Amino acid sequence: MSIEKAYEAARQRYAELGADTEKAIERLSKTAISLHCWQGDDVGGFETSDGLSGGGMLATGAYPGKARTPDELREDIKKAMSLIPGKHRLNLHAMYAETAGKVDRNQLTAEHFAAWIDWAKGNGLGMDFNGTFFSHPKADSGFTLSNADENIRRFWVEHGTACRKIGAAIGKELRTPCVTNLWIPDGYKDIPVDRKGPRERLKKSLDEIFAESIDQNCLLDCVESKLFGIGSECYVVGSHEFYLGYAIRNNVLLCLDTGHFHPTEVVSDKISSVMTFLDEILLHVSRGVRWDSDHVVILSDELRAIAEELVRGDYLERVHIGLDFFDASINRVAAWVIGTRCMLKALLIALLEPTDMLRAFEQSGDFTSRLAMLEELKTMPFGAVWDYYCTKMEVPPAQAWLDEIKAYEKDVLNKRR
Ligand code: RNT
Ligand code: ZN
Repeated sequence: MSIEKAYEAARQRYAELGADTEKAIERLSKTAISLHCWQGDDVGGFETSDGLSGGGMLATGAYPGKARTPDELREDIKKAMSLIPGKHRLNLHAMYAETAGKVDRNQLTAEHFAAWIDWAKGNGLGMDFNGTFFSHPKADSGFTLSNADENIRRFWVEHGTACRKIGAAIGKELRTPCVTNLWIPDGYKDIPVDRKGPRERLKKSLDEIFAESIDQNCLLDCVESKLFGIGSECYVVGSHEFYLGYAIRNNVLLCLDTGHFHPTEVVSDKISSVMTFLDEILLHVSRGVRWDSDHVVILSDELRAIAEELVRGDYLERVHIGLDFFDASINRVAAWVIGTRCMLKALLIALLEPTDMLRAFEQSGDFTSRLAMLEELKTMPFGAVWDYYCTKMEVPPAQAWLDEIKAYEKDVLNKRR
């Protein structure tokens, strides 16, 4: 059956339930996902040839074709974006500065990202930014902004301050606020005696970094928590409670990384809680698997639940959606495409939900119908709407994108050996 015919049949079925497929597609096309540059080179960056070190993260796998230069990384992101419907954003990390490692992190300025900014501008993309508080000799002790050594703490405060200026310059240049996220690895492998001191120092450091007020039309400050990392199993300074408190008191964004909580906790249940007290948040959409918090995003029940919360709560304008995963065991460009397309599919499914009907069941106490319909909706033909949407946005529908990835692998990635 042609994509148009299948879509028409799906459109009618959704209409019978009171859901408008055209409206859903229209809203989806206006939702930007921030694609994380670090999926393309295993969180390596361009400062040294050592790549990711410390920070409690690990990129595993040796799939050929990893981007070795900024140009290669940009080429790969562009390829990924050509297979994803809609207009999205680029999420850059400070360690992707084009300085050949000659400028230390506390000295970085927007000039060191000029090529990225030009590229984003040329491709009509907004940009987001992140400080890099790991993979650096001054982070080897495992403590950055909460370090008791004043010289080290100061260095990282300077880095955080520099990143805000860079974020503001990016936002100004691209005329869309740059969400500038701060995540630090600080923590202990084993049971600490002093849990309080590092947290007080982190608060002090953040107060210093955020001291200067910057136009929110250019820069949106954001802080990201974590439960534990490799080497920080017993104690993480920047815990969820710590940053939730900080964000509410200081009016900055909170980043909820979906891989940063206990496995029985879900971010889908946290969104409406934190949105009651915060204007805006950032999501790092990821997938935790056992000890890892960074597997490629798939269309899981939890991803769908997150998207449903965003749509039902009318939060799409107030929630910035970024991705955060890295897998070196599969084609890296495909990883971006899979994760981003899944995020968009989850949003589409949520946008196609006949929420008014479900709400009416709930309000009248008819929980039988609520459960029955939630389950019936799972087999509605959203795939037909998705394929139609992809075609309309001039990207390959269904699995057709995979052929393009295979060709890219043969023509470009495999030549990088
Ligand atoms: C680490 C955080 C952080 C990083 C990126 C590379 O646990 O999730 O967001 O993944 O900054
Ligand atoms: Zn994250």
